[in-house]
Amino acid sequence: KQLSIIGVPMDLGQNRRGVDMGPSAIRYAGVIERLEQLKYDIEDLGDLVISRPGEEQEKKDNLRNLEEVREGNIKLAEEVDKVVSKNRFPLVLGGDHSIAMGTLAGIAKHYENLGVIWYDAHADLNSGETSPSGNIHGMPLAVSIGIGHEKLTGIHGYQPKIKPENIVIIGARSVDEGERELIKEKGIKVFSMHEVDRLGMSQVMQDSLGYLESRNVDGVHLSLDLDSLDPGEAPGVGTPVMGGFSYRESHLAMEMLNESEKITSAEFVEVNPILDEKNKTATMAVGLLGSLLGEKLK
Ligand code: DIR
Ligand code: MN
Ligand code: MN
Ligand code: MN
Repeated sequence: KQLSIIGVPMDLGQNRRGVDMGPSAIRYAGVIERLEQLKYDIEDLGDLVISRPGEEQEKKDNLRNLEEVREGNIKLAEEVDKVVSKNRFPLVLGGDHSIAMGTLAGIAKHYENLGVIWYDAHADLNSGETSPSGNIHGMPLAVSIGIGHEKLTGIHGYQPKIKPENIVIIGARSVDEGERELIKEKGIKVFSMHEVDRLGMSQVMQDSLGYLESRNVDGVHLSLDLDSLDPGEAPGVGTPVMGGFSYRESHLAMEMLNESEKITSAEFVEVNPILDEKNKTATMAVGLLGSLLGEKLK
């Protein structure tokens, strides 16, 4: 089991500072030690260098920090591409969710039919045209299906990265109007909080995996936004939405993903230690990662 860790100190995809310290917070919470115990051969590639504008940039086309976010994601795509080429499992630590554009760009070219599980309170299906905020962290899933500014959709020289019918969104409870329309138009599979409450997490995970299997995916990327969890349990996120997952539900979800043996790459994003309480959210991320990657009692 070979795994490579890439930290991405990116906070330019939204407007609350501090999420660039996410990789440090997750390292401090013991991620390496935790995964070493699971007998992984770990390669820590350290953190990427993300260039930061000296002053607030003008928000052109309703895309905040477009150039810097693009540049950081181009670097990330190259790193992730190399990791996958070496047949290692890429584990990307954010940083805000805009980095999913680069992660997916680096991974998807190695697959014919990549599946994606988007575990998030949000759908991240906005574009400059629909976004209420202009924050690119609310756009990476749209960009990855080829919708959005060419400077983002074209990252790593090809598009689209993934097919809308190979996506499962789990945990959505704050979805903007334009995102709703796109979900309908593209027929994107969504298990919102409503379904999780009705069916329970166990059924939702079984259905999610079954759906991806029926799509004949040849790999599954897990993109986990810590704001999917309830802000009471994971307060260190930039855009908390009440009514989120408990640790136990998410723990179960991760264990079921591990048992399925379908996950081929992962990223954990939006940990912001400035907004956190005693690194609770990074500690949560490490606990979930442990389960995703094989911690079990028996
Ligand atoms: C909102 C928030 N939908 C936006 N998105 C977030 O700004 O586009 N995604 N926080 O994780
Ligand atoms: Mn997100
Ligand atoms: Mn989110
Ligand atoms: Mn466990």
